[in-house]
Amino acid sequence: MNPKRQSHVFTDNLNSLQSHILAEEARHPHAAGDFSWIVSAIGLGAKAIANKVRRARLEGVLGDFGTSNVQGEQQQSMDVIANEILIRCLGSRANIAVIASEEDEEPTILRKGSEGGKYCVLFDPLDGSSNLDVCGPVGTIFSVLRNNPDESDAERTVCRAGCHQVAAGYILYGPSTALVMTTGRGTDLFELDPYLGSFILVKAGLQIPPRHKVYSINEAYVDSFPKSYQDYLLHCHKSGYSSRYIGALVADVHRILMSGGIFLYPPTAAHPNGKLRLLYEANPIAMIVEQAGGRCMSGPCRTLDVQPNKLHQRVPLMVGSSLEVEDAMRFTAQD
Ligand code: AHM
Ligand code: MG
Repeated sequence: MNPKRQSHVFTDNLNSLQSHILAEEARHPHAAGDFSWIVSAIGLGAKAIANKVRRARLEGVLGDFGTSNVQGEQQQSMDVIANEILIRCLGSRANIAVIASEEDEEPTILRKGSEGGKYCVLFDPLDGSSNLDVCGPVGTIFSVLRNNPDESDAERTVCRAGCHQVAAGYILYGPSTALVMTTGRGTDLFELDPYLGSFILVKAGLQIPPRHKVYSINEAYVDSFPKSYQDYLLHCHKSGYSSRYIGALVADVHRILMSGGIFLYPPTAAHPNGKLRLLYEANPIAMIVEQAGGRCMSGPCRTLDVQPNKLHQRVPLMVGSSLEVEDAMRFTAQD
């Protein structure tokens, strides 16, 4: 074979999300292939949501749905549509025991362990959905846990520390549709090729630059941040930092994953425990970022070690480049 062709074939192979997961499962002699069924459901849901998001204005499904979710937040029409899409995709997979969504008050038991339920899938179907009104990016975030067949209470089943996740990921609906995922062996980036209808692997083993002087925070709330965060921001102002804030967690974190920096959502007057939800926002983001060499903290604690006690629990979040998070921790560790 022509050497140029040979190197191209081996370095630029076309690898879909599905084939990537099947290849990972093949490394484990005892894997039954269950996990690839979940990934294919999430991939299908992501494609359906991406399609809806692109057509939302044309189809007149932007704006409030007219209801509130369990956390008292106005549901957008697209929140409800994205939730239904994911439930329909995941509900058809015979190995899922429990699903839990930001939009639903309680987790739903689909089947018991004795009926084949092996995994729990937790998700925020459309994070940052108010961005859609201004044609801004939004995302889906998901976390996968192994089912506990001895636990009959659905909420207790899913209330597990993030270090027990078997996989986590997000989909960013931006100028392109990006899917970022980890199964605990690094963080991989896929992009949806709309012509093929497949997520294609574009970068395996993402690594966050350890240092990048860009912070991402809703600075309008600065007066209600703890003093330590105010001091940290003053330090950034004096140290040549720049600021970027999209207001959609997935988009802000994706920028940091690709180019470095730090995202912070501290405790505020409106959200004394932080705004972001532990189980289906903070934990999956934490696993993705740690697997890419970054750090993720909730107060003084590693986010993945926080023991949850309820499904919609909130935590403060500080996530991104390892050295940037360490710097911020030096200010806030005493809180
Ligand atoms: P949501 O789940 O209701 O969409 O809220 C989560 C979003 C995150 O995407 C984003 O980081 C944050 O809320 C922005 O909050 P704020 O508008 O207070 O800055
Ligand atoms: Mg959300």
